[in-house]
Amino acid sequence: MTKKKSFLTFSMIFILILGLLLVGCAKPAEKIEMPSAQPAPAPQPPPLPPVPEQPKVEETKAPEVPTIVNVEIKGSKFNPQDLKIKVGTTVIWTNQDSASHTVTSSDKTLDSPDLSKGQTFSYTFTTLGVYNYICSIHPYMKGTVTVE
Ligand SMILES: [Cu+2]
Repeated sequence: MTKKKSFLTFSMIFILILGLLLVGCAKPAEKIEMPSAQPAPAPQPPPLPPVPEQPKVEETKAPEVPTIVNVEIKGSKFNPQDLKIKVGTTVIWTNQDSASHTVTSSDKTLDSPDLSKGQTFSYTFTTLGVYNYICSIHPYMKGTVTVE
């Protein structure tokens, strides 16, 4: 008896589930088209950063060509040893050594006296060319000035 009852119960549950499934299939869920409330607003582009004020472009003038260039005589060397300058430039050599030096070119365009420590010699180059010079006391000390 109990066996039959349980079978009946099982059958009933099975039928019930079957029926539910059938109902589920018979009525497919209908998609209800809801009228879209409001059209999505077009995405706004991010606000542009404020444009910084352009600095006023001032008339650019050619940089002033230095009219005076210094050459240091130190450690028995001319520094800078090879100098390039524009025509019209004045070069000032300053002896920083305790030993005396000169600025002497072979053609005597440059012909300084003996320069003791702290003394200077200046020359304004008005002619294009390459000027090789030495120290007449220490001929191994060499320098050039290129005037262009
Ligand atoms: Cu010297």
